[in-house]
Amino acid sequence: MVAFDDKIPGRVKSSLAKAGNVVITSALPYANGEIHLGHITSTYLPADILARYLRSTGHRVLFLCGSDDYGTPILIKAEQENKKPEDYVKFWNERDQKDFKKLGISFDIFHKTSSEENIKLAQHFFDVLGRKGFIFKKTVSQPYCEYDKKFLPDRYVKGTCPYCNAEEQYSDGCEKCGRVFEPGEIKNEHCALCKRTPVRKKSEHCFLRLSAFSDELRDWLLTNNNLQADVKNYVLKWIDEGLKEWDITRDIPWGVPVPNENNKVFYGWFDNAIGYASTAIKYFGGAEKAKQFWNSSKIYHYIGKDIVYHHYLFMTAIRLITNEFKAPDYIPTRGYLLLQGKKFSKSRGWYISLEDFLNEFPPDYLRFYLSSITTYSQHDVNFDWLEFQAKINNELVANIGNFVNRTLTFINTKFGGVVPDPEDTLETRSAELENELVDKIKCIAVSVGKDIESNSHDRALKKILEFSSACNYYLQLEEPWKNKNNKTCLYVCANACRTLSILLAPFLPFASEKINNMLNVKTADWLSASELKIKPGHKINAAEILFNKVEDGSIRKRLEKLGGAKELLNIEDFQKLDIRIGKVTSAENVPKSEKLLKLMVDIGNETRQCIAGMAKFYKAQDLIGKNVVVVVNLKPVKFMGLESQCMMLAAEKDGSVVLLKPDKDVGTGALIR
Ligand code: B3M
Ligand code: ZN
Repeated sequence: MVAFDDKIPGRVKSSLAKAGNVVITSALPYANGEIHLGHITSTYLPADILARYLRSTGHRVLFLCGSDDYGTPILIKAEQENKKPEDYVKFWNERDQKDFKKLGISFDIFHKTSSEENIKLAQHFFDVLGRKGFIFKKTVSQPYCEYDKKFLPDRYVKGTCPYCNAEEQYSDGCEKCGRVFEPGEIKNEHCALCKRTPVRKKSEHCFLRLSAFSDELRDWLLTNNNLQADVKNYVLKWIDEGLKEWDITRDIPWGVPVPNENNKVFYGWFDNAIGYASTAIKYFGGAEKAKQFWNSSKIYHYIGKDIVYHHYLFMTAIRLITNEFKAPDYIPTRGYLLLQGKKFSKSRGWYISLEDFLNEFPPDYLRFYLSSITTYSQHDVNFDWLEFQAKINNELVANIGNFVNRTLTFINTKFGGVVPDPEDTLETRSAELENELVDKIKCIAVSVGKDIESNSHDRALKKILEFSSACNYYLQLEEPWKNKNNKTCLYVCANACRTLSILLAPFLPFASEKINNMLNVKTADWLSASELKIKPGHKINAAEILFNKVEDGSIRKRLEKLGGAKELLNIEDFQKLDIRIGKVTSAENVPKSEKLLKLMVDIGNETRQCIAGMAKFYKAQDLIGKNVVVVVNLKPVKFMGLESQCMMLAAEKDGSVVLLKPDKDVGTGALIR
C-alpha cells in the first residue's frame, strides 16, 4: 500500500516565467458574414487556448477582438443587400459575438473598428505620423466606373496579379502570393460590380512613407526572436526588395474620416490595424490606463498567413513610429484550412458553416479536432470528415470519456459516490504502477504547459491523450470492479480525472466544466493539476456521459452534401473534352454479362469500340443505326477484358438510363462545343 497525502511534493517547479500581463488579440473579422472555420483554426482557437491557459497560471490577460467594420469588403456586401452599412455591420458584430460565445472563445472584450475610440485613435495617429514627417500627399489616377458612377478602390477592382499572374485578384493584394499592391498596380483591371473596364480620374491621396522606415522595421524583425523564422525570412525579403509608399486614404463614403479632408476616409487596413489598441482603450476606459497595461505586457497578435504583410509591416510601422502602444512580441501565424484537401468555397458549396456544425456537434468537438491537426506553422491544415469522426470516437469517446466515466460510475455505484480512503486498501496489485501514475500526475501540467506556451497546441493535446491512456491502462489492470478492496485505485483515478479536467480546460472548456461538476470540484489553477487535491470522503455527483460517438450516418450525410457541391470549371477545362456525334454500326451483348453491351461507333474518321452498361435499358439490335453523343479522348478502360475506347453520354434518373442524341442529323464526327 502506498501512503499519499503528505509525501506528495506540493508543486513541481514550473517553467513559467513570473506571471505578468499579457495582451492577446485575434485578427478582427470583417463584419460581412459568418465566422469562417479557417479563421477559427488559425486565429481564434489558438489565441483562446493561450488566453485560457495563461489565466489559469495566474497571468493578467486581456484577450481582445472586434469586428472590422470599414472598407470596401463591407460596403460592397451592404450595397448588395440594400442595407445601410451601419445596420449591416451592427448585425454581423452581434452575430459574431454570439458565435464566438457558442464556441467558447473567451474574449474579455469584443469591440469594433467603427467605435468612437478607434476613430479618435486613428485620427490621432495620423496626426502624429504627419508631425513626424511620415505622411505626404500625392495625386493618383484612380479607377472610376462611369457606369456605377464611383471611384473603385481595393475590392471594387479585380484583375491579374502583376507578380504571380493569379487571376481574379482584388486590386489591393494577391491571395495567392501574399503581395500587397499599390493602387493601379494590378493588371487587366475591371469593375467588381459590373465587370466593365474603369476609366481613370485624378484624386489626391495621403501616403505613409513606409520606405523611410525600412531600416527600423528590419532591425525590429532581426532582434525579435519570438517571431517565426520562416515568416520573418520572407518579410525581410520584402523589405530588401524595397517597400512601397502606402496609400492610406480612399474616396468612399464609409470609413474613418480623414481630418481636414472632404469626402475622404482612411483605408480599412489603416484603421483596423489600430483597432487592437483602441479596443484596449475601451476596455480600460481611457488611453492612459490602456497604455500602462499594454506597455507592461507581452503582446500576441494571432493571424492567418494571408495578412502577414499588414501585421509585420503596416501595423508594426504605425506602432513603432507613433510610439504609444508597443510593437508586438509575438505574431503567431498559421496556414489556411482546406476541406477534404480542397480550398473552402462558399459559393461552390465546398465549405462547412459554423452554425450548421454547431447544430449537430458540440463546440468541443470542433475545438478538439482543429487543435489536434493544427501545427504551429504556416502549413495548410486539412479538415477531413472521416478523420474527424475517428478522432472524436477513438480519442475523446474511447479514451478520455471512457476513463472519466468508468471512474466516476464506479465510485458512485460501489462507494455511494464517496471517494474511498487509500489507507483502507488491503492490497494493491501494483504499487509500482500506482507510483508511476502518481508521478505522471505530478509532472504532466508543467510539460503540457510548456507546449502551450510555445504554441505547439497539437503536441500539448497529444500529451494529454497519452496521460489519459496511461490512466485507462492503470484502471484496466487494477480492475477495481473485481477487487472491491482496491480503494487506492479509485482514489488515484478520481484525482487523475481532476488533473485531466484542468489540462483540458483551455482546449475543451465545456467538457472540463462538466467533469468539474461531476467531480463536485471548482475550477482550479493550472499547477494544482499536479496535486492530489481530492481527499478521501469527498462526495462526487452522478456520472454522466461526457462525449457521444459521431455516427457513420452523420458523416455520410456530410460527405454526400459535399459530393453534391459542384466545382466550377474554366472554359479551358471543358474544351479539353473531345465530344462528338457518332453512329452505332454494330451492337451485341457481352457474353456472361447482364449489364454490358459491346458497340462499334463510327465517329467520323474512325470506328471505336465502346463497352457500355446499357443492356438493362436497350436491346442490342435497337441501337444499330442510332446517332449518339460520345466522348472520344478519355483514356481507354477495360470491362471484362474488353477495351472501351470511347464513352456514350446518357441521362440517368432513378436508376434508369436514356441515351442522348442530336436534335437533327448532323452526320458523324460533328464536334460538340
Ligand atoms: N479583417 C482581414 C481578415 O479578416 C481583416 C483582418 C484585420 S486585423 C487588424 O482576414
Ligand atoms: Zn462598374
